[in-house]
Amino acid sequence: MRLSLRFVALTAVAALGLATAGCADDSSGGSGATTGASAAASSAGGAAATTIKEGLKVAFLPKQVNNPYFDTSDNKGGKEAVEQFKGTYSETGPSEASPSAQVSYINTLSQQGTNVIVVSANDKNAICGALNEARAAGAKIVTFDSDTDPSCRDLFINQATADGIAKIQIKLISDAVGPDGGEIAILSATANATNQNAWIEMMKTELAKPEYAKLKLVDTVYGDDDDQKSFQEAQGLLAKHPDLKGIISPTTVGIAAAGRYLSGSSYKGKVQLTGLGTPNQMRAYVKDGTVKAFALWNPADLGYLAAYAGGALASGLISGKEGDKFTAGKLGDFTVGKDATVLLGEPFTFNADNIDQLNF
Ligand code: RAM
Repeated sequence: MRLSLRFVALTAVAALGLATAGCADDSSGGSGATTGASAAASSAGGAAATTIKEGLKVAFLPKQVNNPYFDTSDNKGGKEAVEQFKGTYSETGPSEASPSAQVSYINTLSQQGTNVIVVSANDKNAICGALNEARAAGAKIVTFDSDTDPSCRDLFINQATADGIAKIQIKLISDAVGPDGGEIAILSATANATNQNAWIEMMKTELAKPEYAKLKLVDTVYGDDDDQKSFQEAQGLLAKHPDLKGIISPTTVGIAAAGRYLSGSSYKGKVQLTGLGTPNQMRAYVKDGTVKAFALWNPADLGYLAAYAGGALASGLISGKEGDKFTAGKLGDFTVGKDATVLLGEPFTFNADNIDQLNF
């Protein structure tokens, strides 16, 4: 799988990057002398811009701050990219992942003359009004991780296809539970999250396939990407469904909380857990036998790509139409697909064999 190899290679590069943090950005590979961003073959004509403008204000707005996933996507990947093209990076956002909590932050960023707002949405529609006002005031809007309605952003940076994310999680729970199958449940993030809901729908489609006939989805609960609530919801699932054989948690907050609950309970190793997690949060639960395998993409790469896409938009190198091409520094060239979406890659599976090689 080419993309998986690319993932590992880039992770290794990222790890090296961490070890040499503080080096000047002109040593970071990519395309050399300037800021590392260039417009791919656009029509002839002398004066067209070919590099990202210097001095852009790029602000990341995560679903919530203090989530290690967004620490990595924003403060590692996003920041690295913005520094490479000599912009000004910032991150701001609510401490709770509630639907409209991001609105006031968008308004403030717009008033501050932010050129690019890179946002993971807690709700498909709740922030649309604020985003459209920010666009009217001149900002480019890039959604990443969790999209809004396409009408209120310029580009969505998709971590992986919803189909690919759903398939790997169903395969992992099926493998973990074993051939006899049984009852499974989903522990999600917030009930309105665009990304979670798309993945849950696709997981249901996947479960309808004959090879998964022995798996029965009995419940879907929401931990709101809050550690304590997720822990309690995991506990509640086992109390309510004594025959439960497995939990899928497609959120880094949920899977870590469920891992903590299961690993300290009599269900450890008996009730299986998989989903989307970060290796650093899940390492202990893989090592102690609570979790066999789980999946994710590299959040730092996602933030890095989103920042470069925003830079390219704000510099007029691309407009977000299908077929637009741009270069995202060390990640290389990307093409805008349908519905103004750019795809990072496919998810990667972590297990006892590889978890020690990955650090985020
Ligand atoms: C949590 C968030 C995020 C999701 C990851 C997998 O950090 O819910 O939106 O993409 O998990």
